[in-house]
Amino acid sequence: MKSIKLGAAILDENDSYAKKVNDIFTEKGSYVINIMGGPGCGKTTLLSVAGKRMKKAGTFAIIEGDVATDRDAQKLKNLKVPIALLNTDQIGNACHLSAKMILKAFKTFKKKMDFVFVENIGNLVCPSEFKLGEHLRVAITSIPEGDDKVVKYPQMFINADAVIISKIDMLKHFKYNIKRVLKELRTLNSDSIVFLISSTNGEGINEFIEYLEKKRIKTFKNYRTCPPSRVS
Ligand SMILES: Nc1nc2c(ncn2[C@@H]2O[C@H](COP(=O)(O)OP(=O)(O)OP(=O)(O)O)[C@@H](O)[C@H]2O)c(=O)[nH]1
Ligand SMILES: [Mg+2]
Repeated sequence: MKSIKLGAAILDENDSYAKKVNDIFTEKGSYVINIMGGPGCGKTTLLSVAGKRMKKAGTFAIIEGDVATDRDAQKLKNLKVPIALLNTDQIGNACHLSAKMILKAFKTFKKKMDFVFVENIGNLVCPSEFKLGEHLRVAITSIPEGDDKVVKYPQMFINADAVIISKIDMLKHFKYNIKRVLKELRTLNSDSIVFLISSTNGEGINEFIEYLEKKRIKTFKNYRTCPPSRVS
């Protein structure tokens, strides 16, 4: 009997597709940001609050990933930016998005977008394994989830370019050892940058947006489609 390593094959196929998709995004001048984190960690709320301040940074669109419903997409409608909704209950309730799905959604945007935010499916495991062709991977963990999530779900944080500890306004209400979490993050991934953010009181949001602007400029620096941006 021959045992077939199905998981590895699926990941390899997605990885090579993701490389092609990344070339397309780069060619179009769109900086794609994959926002990942467990259910309820604050992904949509962050997009909603940061989105209101993003207008100066450039044009942007959102690819909203959800298993079922258009609730998050509806919540983001008041930003008045293009939103493409991907419901994975149409494909067996997939617990992550894939590069193929993202390209399909991206193609629905008629105008050039400086930034494309992707809200991945609420899950701390699978999204970290499936590349989307993104330029930046952001992992979120929130205070109410507990201070053990980084060590319990390490891959999500190892694979991240930026980590957000969200709902920082809740720190005073929870037994959460933030010093230890920051140390654990450093040990797992010393290259990532950490933001402490509250979408409720706005703490850390401007710093996060400035970081996105700088990262975008760096990515497109030597590229012929490099579009203008207010950060030099
Ligand atoms: N106190 C506080 N609550 C927050 C913050 N951000 C989000 N929330 C609340 O947390 C809950 C979940 O937020 P969402 O933004 O829907 O979380 P999500 O990660 O998009 O959830 P899924 O899409 O289901 O995975 C909501 O009740 C928000 O109001 C924050 O910074 N501080
Ligand atoms: Mg959401």
